Amino acid sequence: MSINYSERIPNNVNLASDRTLQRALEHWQPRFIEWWNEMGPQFGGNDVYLRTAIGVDVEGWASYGRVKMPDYRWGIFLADQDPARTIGFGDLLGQPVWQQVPGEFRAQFRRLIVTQGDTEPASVEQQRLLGLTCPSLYDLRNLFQVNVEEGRHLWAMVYLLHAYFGRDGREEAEELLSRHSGDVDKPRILGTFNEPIDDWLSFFCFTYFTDRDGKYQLKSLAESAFDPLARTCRFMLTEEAHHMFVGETGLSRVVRRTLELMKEQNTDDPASIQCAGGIDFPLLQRYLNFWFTSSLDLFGSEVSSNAATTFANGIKGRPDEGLYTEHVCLDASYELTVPDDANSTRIEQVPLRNAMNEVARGAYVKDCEMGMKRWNMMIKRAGVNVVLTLPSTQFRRGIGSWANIPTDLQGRRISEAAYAEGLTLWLPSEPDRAHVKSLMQRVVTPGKMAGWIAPPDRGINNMPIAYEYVQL
Ligand code: BYC
Ligand code: FE
Ligand code: FE
Repeated sequence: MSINYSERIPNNVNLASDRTLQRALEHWQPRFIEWWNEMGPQFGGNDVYLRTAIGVDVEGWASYGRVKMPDYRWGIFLADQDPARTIGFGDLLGQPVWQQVPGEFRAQFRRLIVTQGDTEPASVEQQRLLGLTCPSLYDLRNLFQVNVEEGRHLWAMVYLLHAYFGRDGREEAEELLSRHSGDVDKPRILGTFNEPIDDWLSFFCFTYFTDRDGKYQLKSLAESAFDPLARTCRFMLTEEAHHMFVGETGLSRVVRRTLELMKEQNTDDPASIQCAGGIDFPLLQRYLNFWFTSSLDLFGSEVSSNAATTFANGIKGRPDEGLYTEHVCLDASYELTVPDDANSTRIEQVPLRNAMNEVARGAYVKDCEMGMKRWNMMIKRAGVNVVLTLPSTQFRRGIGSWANIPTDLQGRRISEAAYAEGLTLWLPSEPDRAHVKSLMQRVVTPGKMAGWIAPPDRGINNMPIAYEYVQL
């Protein structure tokens, strides 16, 4: 179905045929705009070269043009329905998928949809001041693109809440606008979404690591037996790819610029790179350590009865369930390394269904390694003897078996004191943050880049890099 743009809320769900639902969403819409104006990007009143979803066909689903952000057409788009689709995993394998939420699973679906929905506006709140210190107009446009699409992802979850959860759903939709990132009284639900994103290095780490958690969670939910949720998430994944592109290319450009500075200055001394206005590799590594470990917690506990239940009931599958040969997973077990009482580790066998969070986390970690490999290749080709690495999944965890267990970066158990001391070397320090902050000077001449980051390889949608992506 094509998207009807003449309606107040663009959609491909035939909203006009359900007046009650349409009215409820039109009632929520001004609250969303109010939230956007209050909590969304600063200085968003300019024309921005943005892509807007116009359909869900693989070919040509987006159109590009100049839009003032508050006039962006946030809409409701679900991937096309496959009438033959059946449940792909769990106890109900092979049964037809559901077009409504079964009463007995309502609470679990609601919790998952609310948790997913909460992250979307949270990220917009976290990033709201970054526009003031953009390294280029190209980057400013990408920031705003990510922001409007996270806004659309909020719409996607609010649609499900309104359409399938009645009064409870409408209340949850209100709550999604009343919790705020970092708020002491009403914070966002998941840890990472309350961390400040004060600088562009954090933004690139966040879009690399945390949006990638989004990719894996959406892949899991795209397997769901609740078909409207699956179809919603499938379309969100199409948009998500660009967010991770922003993260990966952003960090690549930092690496490239640092290599240039090292060559120009003929030094690998971090202090000299900082003096030259760059981001030295040890500092970059500390930022990677921070955001990777924070994002690992977003997968939940290694052993989780929630995960077992949602898998059994067809509510939430594994990312890319189709890649596995066996989809019931009733008798299989999974080997976990867990901390023991003797300051060491032991191997524990857990039922595979209970380990589904860890299965997803494992796939995620592999995906995170891909970018690292590319950056390390660039560094090696430049003849520099540095290797960027991902810390162990046991390091600095706040959730799960390894929560609050002191380890080094390799995941080896160490004393509390060694850990406290280690953290000062392993995570961004106050001077690191102050240095990064000092680099955050706004550059808005078309085609110009801040000194700490290299230009991108190409512009957006075949436009030149020097295109005026945002008209100030
Ligand atoms: N922080 O059994 P457990 C995205 C809670 S990102 C705080 O271990 P479960 C995006 C958990 O809620 C994708 N609390 O885990 C990215 C539970 O609490 P309750 C977001 C946490 O339930 C960038 C308790 O601990 N989508 O889209 O199996 C920009 C025990 O839970 C955390 C989703 O997360 C944490 N890190 O799995 C914009 C998908 N971790 O219920 C957007 C929906 C766990 O006992 N959510 N807890 O009070 C889920 O699938 C699951 O809720 C989780 C946790 C995977 C998050
Ligand atoms: Fe999103
Ligand atoms: Fe995203």
